[in-house]
Amino acid sequence: MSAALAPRAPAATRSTRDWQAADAAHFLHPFTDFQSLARKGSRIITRADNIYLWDSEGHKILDGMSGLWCVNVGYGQQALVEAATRQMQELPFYNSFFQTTTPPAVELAELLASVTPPQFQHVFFSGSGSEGNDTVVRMVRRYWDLLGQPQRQVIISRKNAYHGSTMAGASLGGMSAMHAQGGLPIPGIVHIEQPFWWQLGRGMSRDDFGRQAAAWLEEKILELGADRVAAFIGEPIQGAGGVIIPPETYWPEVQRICDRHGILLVSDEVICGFGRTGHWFGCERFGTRPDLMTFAKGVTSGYVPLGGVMVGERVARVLIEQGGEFEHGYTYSGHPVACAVAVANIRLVQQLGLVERVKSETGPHLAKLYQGLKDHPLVGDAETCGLMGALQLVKDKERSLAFPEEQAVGMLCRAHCFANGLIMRAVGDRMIVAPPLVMTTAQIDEMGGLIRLCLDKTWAELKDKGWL
Ligand code: PXG
Repeated sequence: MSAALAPRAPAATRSTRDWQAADAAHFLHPFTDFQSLARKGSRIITRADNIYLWDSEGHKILDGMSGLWCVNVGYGQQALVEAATRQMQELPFYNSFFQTTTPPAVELAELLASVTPPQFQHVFFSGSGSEGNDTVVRMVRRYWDLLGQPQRQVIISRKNAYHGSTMAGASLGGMSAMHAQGGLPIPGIVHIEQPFWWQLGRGMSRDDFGRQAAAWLEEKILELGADRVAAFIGEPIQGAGGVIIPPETYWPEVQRICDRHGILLVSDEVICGFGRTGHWFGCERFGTRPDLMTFAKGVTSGYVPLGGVMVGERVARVLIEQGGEFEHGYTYSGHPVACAVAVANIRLVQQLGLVERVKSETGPHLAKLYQGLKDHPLVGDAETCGLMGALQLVKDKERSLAFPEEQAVGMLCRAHCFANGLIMRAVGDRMIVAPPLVMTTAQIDEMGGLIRLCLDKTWAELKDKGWL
């Protein structure tokens, strides 16, 4: 390895406390209570390999969240490093405005058209998932304008959805805490209830609840008037909302409702895309035919930022043939380095057969493990889809009784996970994982052992506190 490529060792050059002090003094972290983090001090992650991270104190941590739902091929993949290095040397940047293009952007567009469902032959690139969803809003409204229906403005989304943090992304999202800051949602975006059976539908079968949850969409369309509704957007599985896996009846019914009213269907595949569910895209797992598909994260396995929107032929034809100039784009739309890394990443996913492996080997192995965790006294429900999993922590299993919100039991469990070398996220009292897709069945067992250990420790702490 040349000196220029030798890895720096930042942890060795400064102490943990020193990093923490500088971090607290200058870095405003996303989704963070600044004062409370400054008091506690950040965890400093210094390196990673395969599915493991190391912090500045030398602790090894199993990354059950793939960074942030993105490092699908795991850490340390040299093919991606080499693709970035080569592209940086050859052409680190050129834009795709003004009738210009670059080979990596063209190659990626071609490759995306081949791995996505057949209706997708065109792509619009962005720098992130949030930007991709901003593009969705602009594009959907432009489509209906061009068709002479400018009154079709409203986009329907769902409560507890996550579609990003820009003005349009956060508005499409259904997070009330986000809407409470900054005057959101922007006009023309409305929300219906989510298909969360455990929270909203336990009185009925999952299938009946799925049909009921889809019916909420039709009710909203009729209330607004179908001629005002532009699109419905949803994550196949709500990720940040807590890995909410909808009943099998939900998405096919949503598709029928969109078809019946001529409404565009947008699948936000930022988390579910590129193999997470054991299919290339979540829409293929649940049997929908979206008109637009947002992607980010797994397209580059998070090695560099890239996002975009796959544009189905229904929309693409109108934009191309009737559109004139679409007044929209980003400096980094089609960034050559990001695109080169994405091409290397997708080829690696193909070479390793990761999507098939999740479908037929590792996904079913995780499902079996979660089935086994259902016997734990804290676990009220355990669900998986591909390599995503959720455990619903409950106070009383027999009566499906939740803990009081103020006890923040999920956060207690998460603290045990951190302390025992496992990254598992808490969304309320729902503990979620989405590990790298390269994970082996032996590593799934290792993660399962850590999860059980942390559940036991949480249970013991709750006993001590007298909360059980
Ligand atoms: N759509 C979905 C479905 C996402 O999960 C975005 C859009 C926005 O992507 P960008 O690249 O703009 O962040 C996301 C992002 C969490 C968490 O707490 C999840 C995301 C981002 C940050 C935190 O689980 N997902």
